[in-house]
Amino acid sequence: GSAPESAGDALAWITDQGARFGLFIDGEFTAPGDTFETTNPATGEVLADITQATADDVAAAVAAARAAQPEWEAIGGPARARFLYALARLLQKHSRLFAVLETLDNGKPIREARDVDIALAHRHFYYHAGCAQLEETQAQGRVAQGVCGQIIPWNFPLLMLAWKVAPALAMGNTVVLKPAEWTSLTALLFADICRQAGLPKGVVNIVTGDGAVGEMIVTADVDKIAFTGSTEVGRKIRQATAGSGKSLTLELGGKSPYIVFEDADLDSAVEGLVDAIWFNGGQVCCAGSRLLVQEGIADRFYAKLRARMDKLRVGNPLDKSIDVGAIVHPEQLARIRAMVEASGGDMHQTAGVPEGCYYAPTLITDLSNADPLMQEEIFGPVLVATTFRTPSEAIEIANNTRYGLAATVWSENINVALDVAPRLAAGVVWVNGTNMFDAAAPFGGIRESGFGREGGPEGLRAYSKPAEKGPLVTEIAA
Ligand code: TXE
Repeated sequence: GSAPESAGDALAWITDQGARFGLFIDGEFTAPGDTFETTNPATGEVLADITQATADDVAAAVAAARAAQPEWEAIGGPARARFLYALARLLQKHSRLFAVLETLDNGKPIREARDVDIALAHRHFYYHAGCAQLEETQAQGRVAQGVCGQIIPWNFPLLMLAWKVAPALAMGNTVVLKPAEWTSLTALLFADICRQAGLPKGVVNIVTGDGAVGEMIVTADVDKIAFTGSTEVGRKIRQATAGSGKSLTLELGGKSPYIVFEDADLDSAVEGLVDAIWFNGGQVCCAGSRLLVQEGIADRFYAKLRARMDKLRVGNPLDKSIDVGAIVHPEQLARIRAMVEASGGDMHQTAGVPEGCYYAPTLITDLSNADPLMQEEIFGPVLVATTFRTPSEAIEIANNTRYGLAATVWSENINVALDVAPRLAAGVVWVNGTNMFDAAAPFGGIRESGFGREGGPEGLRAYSKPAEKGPLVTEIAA
């Protein structure tokens, strides 16, 4: 392997901040309050103390966002674009620092943090800067929602921040964002970047803390809630906002099918699976976590897959040659273990996995579709598999789930692919590829995977609402 990436700069940045972080409210960092520790899951070392926001803190953040919103909307799209471009450029300039900090806090391989998380995050800001710059984005009789409460998970900390903040700002909203309690550091570094970009105070506010702080945001005087996380919490938020007039988007869990037909290019389909289920240790909402293989090729395909699994390298996330890093937190590791222990099925695991907060890439075959492991989101590097005979049986099994986030189809026969894809109940279907994201393409689910779209024109629309007075009426009145 190659030498591990140095953590020096990221650790120095933490030390420079006193390794104790306050909240980012109205353009300033507050003094730290009651704090909790954030740790590096790969080593167990404490990285920093993070503030648990109080109800007063959340109220102050919402008030700052409320005060800043009218002016932020009034300056217009092209002026907002200049700030979004500045944020994009600063994210790019500090991308190495962001990538290492993300890897330290989350445990994901540095290669992924650098090439996926951080790269897509600045791409997201560039794309939305472009959208804000286009006058027509603003000129369709729509206005900003107002103040947006945004609550994000720990699996893609900076990227989920980008998905939430960039479109909100582009459309003239201001935000109060809460990162997940296990991974707050890159959001705090982002707050620093907002200061460097000269973003008007109050436009972006970052409050840290656990689910209780999330609840405070949901019930605060905000106009919209955007949430990514578990289906269970999504349900609570839907109940808490029902009848409140608050606009809501939910991006929740998944158990996405990965369907391999007998005419597929099997080697490519195996490589696709490495990305579908072992990228970010399977801690991905749209992970291709349910493998459906056509019966005639099942044994051959499983053999290829097991051979590929034996070559996966699991270990120090800062090592650039590593394929699978640490699991985000010992609690998440315990959840994965508990679910897999209950399994029947035939299990194959990658060998040579280090002690500590790691979980071996796992394949479990011969499961019936009713098995809880085939139905429940594991959110770890665990692939479960079953076989099917015909395309219609594949569709039936694929759709037999309470989720509907993503699906993948592998076939060299375009007729099979185009016949099956539209019949899959999923927000996104990939053909002969997987995990393809673009800031310009809407992403989101159906059923218990949530509703609303992020990215592209649909994502922007979700951060706007029809103007109460249309432009024509305003002109006549003027
Ligand atoms: O998620 P939570 P957790 C799934 C995955 C995982 C399970 C639990 O299966 O194993 O969820 O993960 C905030 N009101 N996903 O417990 O609790 C919380 O502080 C408002 C799928 O980490 O949903 C955090 O910021 N907010 C997923 C965020 O919600 C609340 C990503 C997500 O945490 C809250 C993560 C409340 N009552 C987990 N309670 C995906 N689809 O990407 C918690 N939070």
